[in-house]
Formats: sequence, C-alpha cells, structure tokens
Amino acid sequence: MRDLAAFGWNEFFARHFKTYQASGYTSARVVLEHKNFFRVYTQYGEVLAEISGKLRHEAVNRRDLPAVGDWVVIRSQPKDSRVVIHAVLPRRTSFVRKIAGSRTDEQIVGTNIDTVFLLTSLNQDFSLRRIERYLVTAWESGANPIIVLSKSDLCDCVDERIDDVQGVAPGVAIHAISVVTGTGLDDIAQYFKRGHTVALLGSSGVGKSTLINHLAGDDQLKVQTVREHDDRGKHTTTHRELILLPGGGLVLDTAGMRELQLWDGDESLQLVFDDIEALAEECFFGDCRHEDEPRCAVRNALEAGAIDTGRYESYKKLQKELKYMARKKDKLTEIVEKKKWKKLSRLASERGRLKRS
Ligand SMILES: Nc1nc2c(ncn2[C@@H]2O[C@H](COP(=O)(O)OP(=O)(O)O)[C@@H](O)[C@H]2O)c(=O)[nH]1
Ligand SMILES: [Mg+2]
Ligand SMILES: [Zn+2]
Repeated sequence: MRDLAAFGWNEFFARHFKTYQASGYTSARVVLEHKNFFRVYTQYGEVLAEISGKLRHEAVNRRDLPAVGDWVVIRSQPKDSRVVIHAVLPRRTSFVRKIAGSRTDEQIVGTNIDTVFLLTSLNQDFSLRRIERYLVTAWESGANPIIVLSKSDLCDCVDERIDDVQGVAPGVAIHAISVVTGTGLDDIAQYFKRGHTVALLGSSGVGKSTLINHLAGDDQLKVQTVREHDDRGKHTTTHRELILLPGGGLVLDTAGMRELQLWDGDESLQLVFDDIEALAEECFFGDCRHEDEPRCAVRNALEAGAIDTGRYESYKKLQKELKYMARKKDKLTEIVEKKKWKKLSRLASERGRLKRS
C-alpha cells in the first residue's frame, strides 16, 4: 500500500475524514479532471472515479464538486478499477479565478496548494501588471506565492528586472531561472518537499511544462504521455494535472489559462498594493477618491513620482474589476439561494415521500 502522506495527506484532512473512517470509506486525491470522471490517487494506486449521484444531486455550486488537488472520500474497494466519490473534504487552500469569457462563474484552478509559482518569462511575456494581478489571486487562494522569472538566459538585464519586480511585490521571494543553463534551479528545489503541492501558474509559453519535465527527470515519459492524451481528448481545453515528483513533492500544471480574471480579492488587493493603501490613509478626507480632493496624499505621491503611474493604474483597474465582480456576484448569490432553496425543498419532499411509502 502507498503512503498517502507523499500525496499531501496530513492531520488536517485526517481530522475531517474521521466521520467517514468507521463506515468503510477511504480517501484519495484528485489528480486529473476529465469531462465526466476523475483520476484519483489512492493507497492502492491510481484509479478512475465518478461522482456519486447523491453528491451531484446535492451540489449547488461548482465548488461543491471535486476539483484537482482535492481530497475526496471513496468506498474502499481496492479491486475495482473505478471508484465512486462520495464527498469532498474541506480545502485548506483554493485557487479560484473567474471563468474565461463573459459568463459570471468561478473556476477552481486547483486546491490544497501550498506554494504557487507565478511564472513570468524574462523576454516578451514580462509584465509587472500581470504579476500584480496574479499576486492578488495567489494571496486570495491561501497558498504562499513565489515569483519565478523564467528564461533568464534570454535576458541581459536580469538584476534590473528583479529590482522592478521587488518594487511591485514587497516581501515575496523572487527567483530567476533558466532550464537551458540551469541558473536558479537549485534555489527553487527548496519548495519541492515531500507532501507539499506547488502549482505553476503563468501564461502559455512561459516554460511551465519545460520546468515540470526538468523536475520529473526520469518520469519525463509520464508527463509526455499525459500531454499526448490531452491533445487527443476533445473535451479538455484546459489541462490540470497533479504530478508526484520522484524527489518528493507534487506539482500542478495549469495549462490553457489565457487570462486570469479576478474572482475574489478585496483584502488581497490591499496586501499587494499596501504602499498605495498606506498613502491613502494619509489623505485629508477619509473617503478620498484621489481625484480632485484637496490634500490628497496619493495624488501628491503620484506627482512627486513616489509611486509609479502604471502601478497606480493597475491598482485602480483591479479594484474596479473586483467591484464589478462583487455586483455580479450579489445577483448570482440571489439566484443560487433560490436554487438551493428549491433543491432543499425538493429533497425534503422526496424524503417525506419515501418515509410515507
Ligand atoms: N531559452 C529558454 N527557453 C525556454 C526555457 N524554458 C522553456 N523554454 C522554451 O519555451 C517554450 C515554451 O515552453 P513550455 O514549457 O511549453 O511553456 P508552457 O506553455 O508554460 O508549458 C518552449 O519552446 C521551451 O523550449 C528557458 O529556460 N530558456
Ligand atoms: Mg505547457
Ligand atoms: Zn486621496
């Protein structure tokens, strides 16, 4: 039997699993999500899993259903090649973004992630504004963000870039790496610890798969097989898979993320832009919009060049995006509440009928 601790099982999950333990259940971690089924790691190896009718029936939101990274409850039937997921254990962290496109809905990119690498390549892809956006979502997820500047071999001003990034991400560790020359790879090895989950996030082409192949080493074949499979799979436009590394630790690839729109993040926004937030405290008016109010500390700082205009614009843009999302979500909550109520009353009347018959 395999040791689930290597896949991230710990006391937190064990505590929540207690209620199931006595009744012939076991736990498993979701490593891949297909259209109608999942692939999960169990003590007996990797198997396919489906959601139980009851779990699907009772789910109101997408977040009630399993996502990659989740610990789920399955019946212990080691001989079956397919298992049924009966419940999702509470998540320690959850990386959520707004689903791509105009629909207002959330998408869970991954759960139970310990560290999230925000990858930006040091060539064309480099953007401080994108880093700020990714940081808000990363802080919101509960995971610890690390900034990884990839393809350092293609840049001749790496130190300047690091300084620039430091300016928008105070207190966040920054590593410049190159899989081609090997620069920085030793530094990031520290994040791959047994049972720890690292998610790689970044635009397509920044080098996520290349880094995973490097980390997976002898397991390279496995990563490639998965990719081939992904190419053929008609339903999977986005690909997320949790990979157990030979040296310990798990890595989650998040391919197919073209845009990262915010879903949640008021407090995280304050955290990422704490320089601006601190200045705003010093404005004469408590509700200063930093537009035409007198004695505005933010505008003064902008005029004096103490804060960068690009950064301030970015702050305002993200703030607006969050406000817009909040309004949309209020409406959504109303609808969901109605749906939930309908569902609950239907379940109650079904139960009533069962009892009577
Ligand atoms: N020069 C250079 N190219 C890299 C490096 N890492 C990845 N690449 C290249 O960047 C391209 C995109 O890499 P890939 O791993 O597929 O990116 P992904 O879309 O984020 O998974 C590929 O052609 C890689 O060979 C690096 O450190 N240096
Ligand atoms: Mg890739
Ligand atoms: Zn002001």
